[in-house]
Amino acid sequence: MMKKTNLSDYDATQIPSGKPYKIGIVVADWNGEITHALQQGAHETLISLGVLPENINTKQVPGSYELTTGADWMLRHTNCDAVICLGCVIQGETRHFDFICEAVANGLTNVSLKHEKPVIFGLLTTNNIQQAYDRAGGKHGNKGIEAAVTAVKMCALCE
Ligand code: RBF
Repeated sequence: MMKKTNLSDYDATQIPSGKPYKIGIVVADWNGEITHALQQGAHETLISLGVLPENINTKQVPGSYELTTGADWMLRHTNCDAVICLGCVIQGETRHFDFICEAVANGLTNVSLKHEKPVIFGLLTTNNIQQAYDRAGGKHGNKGIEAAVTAVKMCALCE
């Protein structure tokens, strides 16, 4: 069976240097304890891949639904090469979960195609808070790290 790829355990020697690139990070404040752990993982990883601190521009948005507008703003107003979007939507009793997740997935795809730049989908969509903790520095790694690795790989691809 094919091994699942968990990029949280990445091999930096197999990833292009991030030094030439400017990266935007848009992070949602909803479920902030989770999303700020994702942000920290992404930021630290970008630095360890060689991205210069002054080339990382971070903006907060209120909730995951606003990630699309945040990514669009980032690509219109900064000359970044890629945008990492980080959020956490937890299944509740109402259908908001479905609407938000679908809107963000479609929204970020549209922003990426519109600007012809990589937009990285770092949105946790979990059944409960524990599953979110498990993916924000817990037993399933930190999806912020994986988003950062993906961003640098996509910047190199899109050159
Ligand atoms: N934003 C999140 O990032 N994660 C959530 O789990 C989340 N749940 C929400 C549940 C409800 C009922 C509502 C109204 C909003 C929720 N939001 C959540 C906020 C949403 O992304 C957005 O910020 C607001 O709807 C304002 O546009």
